[in-house]
Amino acid sequence: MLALAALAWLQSPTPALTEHRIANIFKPLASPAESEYQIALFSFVITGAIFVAVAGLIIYTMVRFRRRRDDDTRQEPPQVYGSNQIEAAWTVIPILIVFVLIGVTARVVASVENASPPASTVKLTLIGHQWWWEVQYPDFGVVTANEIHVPVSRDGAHTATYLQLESVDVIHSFWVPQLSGKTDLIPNRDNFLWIDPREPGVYLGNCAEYCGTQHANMLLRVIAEERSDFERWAAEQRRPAEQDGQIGEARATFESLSCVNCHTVKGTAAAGKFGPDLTHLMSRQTLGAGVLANTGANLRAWVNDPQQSKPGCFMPSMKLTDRELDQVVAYLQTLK
Ligand code: HEC
Ligand SMILES: [Cu+2]
Repeated sequence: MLALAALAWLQSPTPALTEHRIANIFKPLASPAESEYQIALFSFVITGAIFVAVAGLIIYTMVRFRRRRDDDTRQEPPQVYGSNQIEAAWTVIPILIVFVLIGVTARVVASVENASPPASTVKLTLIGHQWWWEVQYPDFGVVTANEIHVPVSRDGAHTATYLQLESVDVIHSFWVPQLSGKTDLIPNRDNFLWIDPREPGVYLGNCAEYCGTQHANMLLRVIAEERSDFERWAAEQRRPAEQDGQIGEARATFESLSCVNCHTVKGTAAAGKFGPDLTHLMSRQTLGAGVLANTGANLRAWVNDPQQSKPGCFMPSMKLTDRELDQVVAYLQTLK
């Protein structure tokens, strides 16, 4: 018993956070984000030039034709009506500019939307929940949450990952600024999106459509890694939970609580689908969709009362006894 308590208190080592990327649209690191960034720049340059020209003319006119001190005639300057040249110019030039902007934008939208996945591509389904992300890899038999592992795209080996976006409740939106523009996750509708991160590392994102109280704490990580690391990760995730004899009692406690109605731990009685799959909980960097780092102390605090860290979230405060808490946390820490 004491040993279990000690185990529960043992800090699980903070998972090594690889390169930590910033959520910055000006530093795209995948094809969709890159082409969207380029049309954004292009439109900005054109509209910027229009702004400078119009503002410049206005300022020039204000200065050039201002009222002078020695001018007391109070007369309007001569007015010009119906100049065909001027009217043609201010109709035709803006129309041309609008067509160029439409054309360039349509080309990029089509190239991002119509890209068809090669057979070897990794496909996953991302399902929005208030306020966390369910991640399924049907081809790999893997279900996880809040952290999306994908293979990195190296020159030559283009390994884009295709995401099918769904929602079980309200509209959410996938946004990892360095990888792609936003795409909504809409109930009863499948949306698609692809990403091909060029550098390994952790890309940060978040829900970009207001979806309720804890919308701001619906964070998302894309972990891009070498193909072989990705395959190894997927193979690990596919395994059911370890059946270690030593943790029999802790596991029995967990299985006796209502956790099992909301959470799945593959290979145990826990088969709930309402909350995140916990089979390999300890392989994740964060808890509660990014609100807490996944450390022993934070895990204990979360299980003790998730409403402290994420008020309003749909995991109730479980009111466990100290003994139950020790055992449940000890058990969760074996879910590597
Ligand atoms: C009524 C359903 C429900 C019950 C019962 C429940 N949970 Fe949860 N749990 C959730 C939901 C929903 C989340 C996601 C919360 C969020 O991030 O907004 C969650 C999140 C978690 C997480 C964080 C997972 C992650 O990857 O971020 C852990 C750990 C956890 N629950 C453990 C437990 C344990 C242990 C019990 C039993 C003592 C339990 N839960 C009981 C619904 C439930
Ligand atoms: Cu959301």
